[in-house]
Amino acid sequence: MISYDNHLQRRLSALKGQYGDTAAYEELMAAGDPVVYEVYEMLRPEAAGELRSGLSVVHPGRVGEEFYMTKGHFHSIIDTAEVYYGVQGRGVLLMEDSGGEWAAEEVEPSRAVYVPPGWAHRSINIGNSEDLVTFFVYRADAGHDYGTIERQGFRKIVLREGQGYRVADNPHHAQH
Ligand code: S6P
Ligand code: ZN
Repeated sequence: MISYDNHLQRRLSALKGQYGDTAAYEELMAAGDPVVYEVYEMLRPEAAGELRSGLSVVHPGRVGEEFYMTKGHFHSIIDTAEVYYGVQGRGVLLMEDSGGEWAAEEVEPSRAVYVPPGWAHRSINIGNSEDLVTFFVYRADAGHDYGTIERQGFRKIVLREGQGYRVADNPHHAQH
């Protein structure tokens, strides 16, 4: 574990509207709105030259055939890049820019994934029973734009297939 200043938990309710299987979503909500992921941050002043870093922990689980995942966001300073480094478990970093490009990069222990400037990103735990733990670092003054993804979702979704996963078009995305 790293030393951290801030710990936050996000429950399923924070992902309202992001999962296609609304019946599975409502069933989990009725059973107690589970904690889907947690973030441990090393806070620094929101100033030029400073870096914010920490650990993201996405728990294992699914809502219907879609895995537990983070809300996902663009950065308010949109030209912000970010690096993720796999610590534990198996995941996919789903990314897209605002012009129609997308990518789904696998993340596993000792593998780094680069999120280019201008790309929204979401971490998805594709494992059956293990936490997905990643270390992240980005400029401390970047801020977060959650609203765009809350409104339109990502272009792609990641679904369970056998013991693995597949990437499919998001039928609820505004442009599909
Ligand atoms: C922040 C960085 C991570 C995420 C974390 C949770 O720029 O990408 O710290 O905050 O993985 O995801 P989200 O989408 O809820 O912020
Ligand atoms: Zn980010």
